[in-house]
Amino acid sequence: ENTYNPAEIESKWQQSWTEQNLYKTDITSSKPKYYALSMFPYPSGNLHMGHVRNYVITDVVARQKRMQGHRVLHPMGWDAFGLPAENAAIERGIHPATWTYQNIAHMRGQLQKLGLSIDWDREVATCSPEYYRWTQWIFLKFYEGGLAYQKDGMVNWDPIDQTVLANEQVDSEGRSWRSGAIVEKKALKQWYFKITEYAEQLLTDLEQLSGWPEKVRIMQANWIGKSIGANLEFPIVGTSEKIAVFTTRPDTVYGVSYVVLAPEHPLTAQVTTSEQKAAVDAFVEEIKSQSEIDRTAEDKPKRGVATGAMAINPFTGAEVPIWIADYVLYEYGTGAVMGVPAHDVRDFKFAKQYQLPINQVIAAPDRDSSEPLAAAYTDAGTMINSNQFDGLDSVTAKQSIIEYAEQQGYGNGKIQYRLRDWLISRQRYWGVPIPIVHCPKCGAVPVPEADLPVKLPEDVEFTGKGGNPLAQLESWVNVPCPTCGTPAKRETDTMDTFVDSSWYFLRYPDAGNDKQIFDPNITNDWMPVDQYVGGIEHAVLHLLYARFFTKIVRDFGAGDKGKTSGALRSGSPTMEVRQDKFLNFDEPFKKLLTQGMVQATTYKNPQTGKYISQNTIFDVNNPIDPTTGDRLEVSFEKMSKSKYNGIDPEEVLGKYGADTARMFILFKAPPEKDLEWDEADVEGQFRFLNRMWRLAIGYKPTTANTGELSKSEKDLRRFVHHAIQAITEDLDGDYQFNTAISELMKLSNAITDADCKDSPVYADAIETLMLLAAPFAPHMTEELWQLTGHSGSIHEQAWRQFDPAALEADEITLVIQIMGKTRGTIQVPATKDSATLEAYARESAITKKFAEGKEIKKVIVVPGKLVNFIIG
Ligand code: ANZ
Ligand code: ZN
Repeated sequence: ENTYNPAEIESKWQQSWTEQNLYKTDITSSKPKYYALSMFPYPSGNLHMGHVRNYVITDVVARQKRMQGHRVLHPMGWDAFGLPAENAAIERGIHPATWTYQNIAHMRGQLQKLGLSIDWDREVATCSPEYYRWTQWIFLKFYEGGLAYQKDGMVNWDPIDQTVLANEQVDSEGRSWRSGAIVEKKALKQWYFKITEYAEQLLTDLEQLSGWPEKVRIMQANWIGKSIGANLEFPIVGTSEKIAVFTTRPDTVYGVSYVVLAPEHPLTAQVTTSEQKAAVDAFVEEIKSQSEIDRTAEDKPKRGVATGAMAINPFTGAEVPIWIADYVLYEYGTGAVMGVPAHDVRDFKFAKQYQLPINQVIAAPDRDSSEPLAAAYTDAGTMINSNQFDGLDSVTAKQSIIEYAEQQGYGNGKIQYRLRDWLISRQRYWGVPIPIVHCPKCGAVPVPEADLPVKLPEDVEFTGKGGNPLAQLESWVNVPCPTCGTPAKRETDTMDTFVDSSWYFLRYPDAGNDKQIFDPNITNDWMPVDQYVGGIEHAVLHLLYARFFTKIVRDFGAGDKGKTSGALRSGSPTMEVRQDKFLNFDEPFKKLLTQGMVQATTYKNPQTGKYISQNTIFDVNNPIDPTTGDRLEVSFEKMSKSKYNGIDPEEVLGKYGADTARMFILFKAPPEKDLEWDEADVEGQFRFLNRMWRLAIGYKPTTANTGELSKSEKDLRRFVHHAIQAITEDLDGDYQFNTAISELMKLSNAITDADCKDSPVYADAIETLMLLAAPFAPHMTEELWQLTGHSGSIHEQAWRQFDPAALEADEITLVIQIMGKTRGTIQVPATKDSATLEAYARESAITKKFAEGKEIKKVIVVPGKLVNFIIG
């Protein structure tokens, strides 16, 4: 009866907690709020170790904050739209909704086995009409405020998933974040969100996020990519047109030796001379198949073709040739560049390739500018060959040249962001329908708010052919125009699923609301999220979009159900007064923790490059490929099926229980670091829990006062309070769960070794151990709490406070010095009183020996540390 049996205990308590509604969010008390949030999962079907780590971290935080006297919001939901459901429909003939809800049910069961303190009444699934109704509502507000718009353009097309992708969803190698396919360019009319309008705020508000990892803030800043410079205009010879170029180096304008258009630039066809037409057309065609990365990489050769036309540098009057080149992108800046080979790396390569002049206009302090350059000089320096600007330093000159350009009408100062508007159209079924009807008379008409949600039709066929299944469903597509009644057609694009996850954290505080997206008073009360935990893979995409949405929803008029505030249209939303706002905060996530990966051992054949399953290896200490006989390479890599190193959480729970799994995951590495799975360490935690179990099960609660504490009691008490202090600091600071668990181990050792087993101090030590361990091992500590005669759940007890007085030792080690030289140490009762310390020191054998017969002229006492005698 008295052995630790996790299987029995855990299911019993999980059920009991549910029945007691123990983790229901406290919405009535006046306690300070705490919002602990994990990034919600995609319901793929099975929980993996990465999920386990994520949710256990947040759970420990939530549990400890409750014990510390907070009312805690700790919800869970499902990021439930997306392609895998549709692919399952195509492959297995199961409806995406059925597949998704089955997966949700299964994964919810798995999550419950982890013993998470989640308020399941607030569960949201982004694919439910009750949720996506409000996603559509947000879309309508965006549309009304001019923040959602349609645009023709070249878009990223994923040939495998047969849909477009946002720029953020194409990786640095030009591949789809989802399918891995090389992304193509395609001309399509698509829906966009105007995230660029918030670029500056998204950048400057990063400064508020001191609770975020520095690297994530840097990644966001780089993604937004602010560049300060100018747009300068170069008239085209023989026409009245001008080429506008964007440059961050107006200080180099006297060194321009050519102008380059992006091949896609509309002026390309217009300026090209008949002699050059064939060459230009061929080049334009060729460029279409190249990725942005290939085109702009600094280490790739730069290629281009002259158009035959000339442009005039307005600063010098000089005529320079107009080229087109692969390294100039149509999407950035003005899609045209002034070429300054002397001071730009890519221009230098280009000029070398095509024998274009290299004119130096910035002098380096330590070289002779009359010598030809071996490479571009890109640093600041002194202006030369630049008329009236000669002699200025180039940094100052940049501003002077912009001012001069503005006076002369050559151009303007310009701030350019790398951030593009967010393309949200997807040509897929399993997403939120965009609530727009296209009328031949009225154009794009928003579906009236009262008609939301625009529900996904259910009777759809999934063949995998012919694009978006929605577009083929006539009965759904054909509707009367909401404004004029003319036969019209529904928009068949659905929204990028990142739209769904950009606002779910605003819904949890008031998840059941069917009148409003949420009551702003309630959401303002709980937001911002105090601690957000999730994967680093969301450093740019999700976190940037969520920040963007928060700012827009903030700027909706307060209590407003249909109108956006004027500020939305004015383009300077920060200027508005707070009382008119829907939300009273700027940033959704106060603190962010990006947890590391869960890794496990892989075995790879270096000859074939293939991963080999551990199960097929005869001797893991001498791993040999069973088919080829090659020696295998052993390393730790992120768990994945394809590498045969995944470990199924359910297996671990079955073998050791959730408490052991939790303890191991938290103990093995600090939360932000990668974690290496190690069965022996899992067993180690299991043994530790057994040890705690045996310690606690044998103790008798006692409150009898034994009067003055013995030395052994004082020592144990000191240990207890040291543990409280250390663990509280580990949890309140940077979540050093691993050192917190070490402290629990040390405390249990001290309890084992204590000589005062019948004392109330001992009983208190055991109780403290249980309470401190409760957030980590919630089932076992709950069981012990009950078995040892306590009433009420351990998870409703107060977190222990440490007593600074208890930390003080009875005795201290006092160093004795003679003439500044250490001669020995003595043990003395702990006191800060200098006279007492001096008296002990004078009496000591050490002083007697070394100061024998000498006069003590001066005594220096460092309280708590040392006494130094100056003798003569
Ligand atoms: C002339 C120049 C001289 C430049 C010099 C640099 C150094 P960031 O920092 O990324 O904003 N550029 C502008 N538009 C471009 C486009 N569409 N495709 C490719 N390159 C483009 O870089 C801005 C600089 O990148 C601009 O400043 C321009 O080259 C180039 F010594 O103008 B520079
Ligand atoms: Zn109409």
